[in-house]
Amino acid sequence: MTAVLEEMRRGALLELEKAETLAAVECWRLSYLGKKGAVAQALARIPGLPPADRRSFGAAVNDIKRALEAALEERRKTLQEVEVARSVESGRIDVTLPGRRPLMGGLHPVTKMVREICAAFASMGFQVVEGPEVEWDYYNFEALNIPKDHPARDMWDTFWMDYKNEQGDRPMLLRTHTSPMQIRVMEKTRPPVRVVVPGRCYRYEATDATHESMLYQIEGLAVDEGITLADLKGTLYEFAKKLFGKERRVRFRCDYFPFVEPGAEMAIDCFACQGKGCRLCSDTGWIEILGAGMVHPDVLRRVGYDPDVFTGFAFGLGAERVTMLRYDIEDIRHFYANDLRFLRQF
Ligand code: FA5
Repeated sequence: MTAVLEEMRRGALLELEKAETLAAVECWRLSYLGKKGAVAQALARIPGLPPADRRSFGAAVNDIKRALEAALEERRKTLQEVEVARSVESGRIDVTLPGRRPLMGGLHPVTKMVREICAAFASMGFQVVEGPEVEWDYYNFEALNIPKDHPARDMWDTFWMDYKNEQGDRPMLLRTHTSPMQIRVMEKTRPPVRVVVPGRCYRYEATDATHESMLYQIEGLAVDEGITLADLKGTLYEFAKKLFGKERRVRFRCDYFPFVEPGAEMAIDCFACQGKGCRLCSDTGWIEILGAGMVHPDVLRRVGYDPDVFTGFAFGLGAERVTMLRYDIEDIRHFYANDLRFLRQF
């Protein structure tokens, strides 16, 4: 029996020596080490042997298997080296060819714009802070003068989660704006406050050329003694000038937000129609970029600031809209379609 095995090993190794290509080596592997190869067949014979022979026969076959596997590895390596050398000699591999340049990633245009906007406000003395995207109902609405059942909630429909703990149900949501950070910042600091807060917000929104259900906002908040509406306008005009240059027209007019009084919105003239009116600007000639206003006295009181001593302004601007105006992008949905042809332009 061992003589038969010995013969198999000798024959196999001889055959392997004769295999001159990797393809031939693969044929050899299949006929000796494959599922139906000689080694597998030898192992399959074990149950039919007398019990006393089984152990030694099995050990001998496994020995051969290991030896063949080692020889196979060795032969493959040798042949691979030979094949590379042959290819170089015959000129099939040109080792002087320059390498392939790896694909370089880049920052998303909205990320770039968020950084630029933050830098513009930082140069005016604002500090950059960030906050949670999953927010309590209290910060997103209640503390901003939007109690339950207030009709203003309809302006910001969103995605809700139920969080239950020992205190009962506490409604949680994906924040609809960055304004909750006004409260979080004021709760933790005393005036003077001057911060900008970039971050993602979410809305249950029917998307169109200027509306997405995920958007970046940048909140601004300044609170101190003697801050007036003139400070708000001055800061925002300065910002618009820094970003869009002096020529661009800016419109500032009344708007309503429950957490400011008075409230305002700022718009930039539409690049697509130069203010004449088109589909992009809903025929108004203007694209709204932010909501703003003087912080409501009730909001100040809620965080323990005395509204007779301190006043402040706040604003929340849409980063995608600003990016669209800056680069003449006619549809907000391009930003998140993941189309490299679009993204590579920035
Ligand atoms: C707000 O979100 C208020 N929190 C802004 C604010 C802050 C007012 C502080 C007063 C004081 P509004 O929903 O209008 O407001 O959104 C602000 C800006 O976000 C808009 O001017 C617009 O530029 C952008 N925006 C709003 N909704 C979308 C949307 N679905 N897709 C893209 N951008 C949007």
